[in-house]
Amino acid sequence: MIALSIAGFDPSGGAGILADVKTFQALGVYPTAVITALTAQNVKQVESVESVNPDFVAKQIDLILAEEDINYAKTGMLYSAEMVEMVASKVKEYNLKLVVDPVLVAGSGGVLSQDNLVETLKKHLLPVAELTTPNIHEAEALTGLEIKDEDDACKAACELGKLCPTVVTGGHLNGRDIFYQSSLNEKSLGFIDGEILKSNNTHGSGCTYSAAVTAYLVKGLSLVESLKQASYFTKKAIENGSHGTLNQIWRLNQP
Ligand code: PXL
Repeated sequence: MIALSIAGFDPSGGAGILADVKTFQALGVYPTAVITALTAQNVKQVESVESVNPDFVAKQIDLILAEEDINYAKTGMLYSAEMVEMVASKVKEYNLKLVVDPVLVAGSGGVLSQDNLVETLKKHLLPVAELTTPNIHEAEALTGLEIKDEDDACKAACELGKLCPTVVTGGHLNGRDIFYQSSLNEKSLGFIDGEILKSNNTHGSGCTYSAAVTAYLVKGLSLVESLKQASYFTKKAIENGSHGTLNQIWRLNQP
């Protein structure tokens, strides 16, 4: 079992590609990873960003997929419209099943995307995705709706659900995730129970959650079951966290 993460590098080890790789590994999925951008940051602030040339990122993807039989990928920080369009074309070329974490801004407030990213994500990447996993801030940016409560989050999930199955994560509301899926003959809105944890060790929770969903999909779980398991996995990683970040290998530390 193998998965690919296409995401940015956070040297603090908490978010981005390191969070994805740790999560894949912890869940028994072999991690492969293509870096889209370097960041100079710690858990408190993003100082600066250096994007990798999209042509070079395309080469990295091509080389990995030439060797490995990979069906599932996830994206994190893509930073530029050019990167988004290139990744969307690779998803089509290789018929990848894709989970999109629509990373725009770090939890610390640092900007991880260029201005036109929202439009490009909606136009090119979400329509080729199996799932997107926005938090409420990302869902607000993607829909233009203000999200103050769960009803607002449901509206945003339904709006984004026109583009691809969507889970609006509840970490900034009451802890419940909202899942919306629409197909030709069925539209469904569901809730995945969760709780708000009083913890400072949350840097990288969005990355960890979306990587965990991807890993469970690779392992053959249904989409809804993958969302449930990923929510539990992320909760435990936060509970066992330290240094402001999650501990994805919490299971290794269990007696
Ligand atoms: O949490 C979103 C995120 C994604 N990718 C990178 C990040 C962060 C947050 O800091 O640094 C590289």
